[in-house]
Amino acid sequence: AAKTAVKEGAPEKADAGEPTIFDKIIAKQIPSDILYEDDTALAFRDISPQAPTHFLVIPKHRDGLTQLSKSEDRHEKVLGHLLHVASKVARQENLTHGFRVTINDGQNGCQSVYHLHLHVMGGRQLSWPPG
Ligand code: D5M
Repeated sequence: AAKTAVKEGAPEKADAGEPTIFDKIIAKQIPSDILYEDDTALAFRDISPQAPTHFLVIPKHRDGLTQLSKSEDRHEKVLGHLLHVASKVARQENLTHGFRVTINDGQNGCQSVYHLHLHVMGGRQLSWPPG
């Protein structure tokens, strides 16, 4: 999944990730159920919900954040912002009994879309550990 378009021997690009479906959601080229939006972040319902409430929080400008394990010092502020947006939208969605925030990273983490995203799931009793 995390293939890059960088040619052998070519200098690595700032963001070697290919466009993903989330770019189309950000550009409103495909429909999504948006719960929150600001200049930096977008939250929308997951198309394949794993809990009664399941939404994603993503940075609007990927800036190299194809996945969490690519984070650099410059991403510190946006990473904090995404967590705060997750909390605010969870409140807006009345997840008063708790919820879970998950970031799937890479192959072992079962990541399928290479544009960083936080999963926020709630509305039922979740179990631990995850599969
Ligand atoms: O999670 C990627 C998540 O992205 C997965 O839960 C489905 C969701 N997804 C994929 N396409 C869409 C659209 N078009 N709208 C809303 N949600 C979508 P990962 O952690 O990478 O496995």
